[in-house]
Amino acid sequence: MVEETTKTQELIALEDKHGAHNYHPLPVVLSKGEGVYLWDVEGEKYFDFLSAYSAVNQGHCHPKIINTMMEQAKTLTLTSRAFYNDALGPYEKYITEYFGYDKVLPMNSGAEADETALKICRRWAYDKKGIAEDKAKIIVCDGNFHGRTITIVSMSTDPDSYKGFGPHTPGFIKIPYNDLDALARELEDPNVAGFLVEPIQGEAGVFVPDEGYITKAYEMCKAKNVLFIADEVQTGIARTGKLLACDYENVRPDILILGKALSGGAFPVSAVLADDDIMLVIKPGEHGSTYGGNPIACKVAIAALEIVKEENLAERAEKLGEIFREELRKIDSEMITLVRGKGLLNAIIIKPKNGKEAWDVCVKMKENGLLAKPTHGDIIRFAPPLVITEEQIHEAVAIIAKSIKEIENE
Ligand code: IF1
Repeated sequence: MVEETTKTQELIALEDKHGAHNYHPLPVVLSKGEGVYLWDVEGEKYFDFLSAYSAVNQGHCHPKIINTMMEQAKTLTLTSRAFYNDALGPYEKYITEYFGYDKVLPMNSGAEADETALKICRRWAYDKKGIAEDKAKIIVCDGNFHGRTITIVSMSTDPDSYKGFGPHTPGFIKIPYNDLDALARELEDPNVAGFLVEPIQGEAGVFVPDEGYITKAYEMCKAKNVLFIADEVQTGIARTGKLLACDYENVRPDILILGKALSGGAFPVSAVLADDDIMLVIKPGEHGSTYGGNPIACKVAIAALEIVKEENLAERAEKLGEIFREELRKIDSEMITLVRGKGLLNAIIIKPKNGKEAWDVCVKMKENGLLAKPTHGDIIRFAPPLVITEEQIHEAVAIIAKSIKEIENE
């Protein structure tokens, strides 16, 4: 008797047969999202505790974002930057006033925004700091994640990111994260133009640096006329309990990189913000992209940013994050060796037991109605949409606790 294949199996087989194998997803096929919930093709309902890696902070299919996107999509989707359009100027005014910068350069993906920041930094090095052409260096941190392009993986210390993609782009100095002595040493090099850093390292497993690290690093960069470049693609847009993670230390980056939840998960939108003395080093025709700053992106981003304020997402993330970590720490399990995070960007470190590890915990949580994904083998990141309620936080912790207990007793 031919075993009936489920819709899930059929759709996984399609991806396996026709798609590149550049991911190893959890065995679940999603078909609907609303707020903090996702549904799969079998009709099963889940808490989303990944939020597409913090892109869906406003919740899945937020009506304000979707309606805005639909309206614009019926009117004008793309003009390219060869011409002006009636959405870009108002968006540029809105976002630069929202974050307090003179200028914005609109792009699409986070990686494109990071690449844009690197180009601005290098050009500033030659035109403003007076570093000799092609000699500019940019300091980055071990454990960083800034995207998947060749230049960005050239900065990476994770072999899964850079191995087999050489020759790598030169001009990067790697130092340990959260290490001010190492930063001080490298800042002595007069050819250093910038320091690119995540205020909290997401991919590394929600690595929260010591209090004051960002402040001191910023001050040390200013003392050496080096640009402080904050990649807030994952930590920004209220995720860590402030609008920006840098806000915890009242640091205003020289170059601010945004992405992901800048569009609430509805459309690829990223942005680089800086003041005139930095941003205007890029002259007409020296940088751009086909879709960068398109009318749909502009309208969607304004809606996504309005929701952050209207629904107090940063305050929610700070308060509910405290409750979430406190409740996780009550789970009595030797498999949980550490709980860490800020706002609603959190992670637990899982010690394997009876051959079961973080992946098995994630599969069990899926069976119990909560979706999360392991990173670097033993870390499970928890990042629900910021519209989650306190009651839902408690429900989710119950699922996490139940799943770990079940794994321990298997
Ligand atoms: C994947 C990781 C997270 C980012 C930061 C820039 C980018 C990202 C701090 C690039 C993107 C995504 C990429 C996605 C998975 C996810 C991820 F696991 F890869 F590292 F979140 F931690 N700066 N992160 O986190 O933005 O070009 O993707 O829009 O590549 O699998 P992007």
